[in-house]
Amino acid sequence: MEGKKLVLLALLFMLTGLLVLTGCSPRQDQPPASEEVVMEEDMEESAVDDQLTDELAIDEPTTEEETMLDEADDPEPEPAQELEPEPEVALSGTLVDGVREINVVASQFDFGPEVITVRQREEVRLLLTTDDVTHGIGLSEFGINARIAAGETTVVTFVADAAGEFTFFCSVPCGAGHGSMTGQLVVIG
Ligand SMILES: [Cu+2]
Repeated sequence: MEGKKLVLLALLFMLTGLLVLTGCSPRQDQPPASEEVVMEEDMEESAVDDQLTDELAIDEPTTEEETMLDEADDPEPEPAQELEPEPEVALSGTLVDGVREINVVASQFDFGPEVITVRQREEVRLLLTTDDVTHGIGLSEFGINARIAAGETTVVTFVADAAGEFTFFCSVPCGAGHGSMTGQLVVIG
């Protein structure tokens, strides 16, 4: 009887041992499996986070662009305000090697442009032509009196050393309106 009991005990021991092994082993496997799931979830979450950060990263430049645009918008009015008092836009002709060169066309019975604007102390070069008959230009304050022959270009050069408004006139009789053929030289000081 004792031998059978021992065999039974041994069998029980083995069975319990097997049960413990078989019972525990899946339990041991499960936690890692659940951890893997958790890790996968974490990865998914991190992937979502990456997407979110990507979206944020995409959004960031637009905000930077907006700020840049805002910054670009702000300085614009300032130079515009600075340019307003500048008489540069009102000056006649173009600067050629530091000389203000202005084309003037004389015709019965006016000058074009009728108003010539220059800056004080500038050297001025008038390129004078006539649209019809021979005219002339007289500008007493600057000692100018030149003939503008038809078909030719008359060049008159002077330094606008005095500021103010001066009247120039046709100095060659050219017809009925000759006496009222005048223009204005404006020298900005
Ligand atoms: Cu005239």
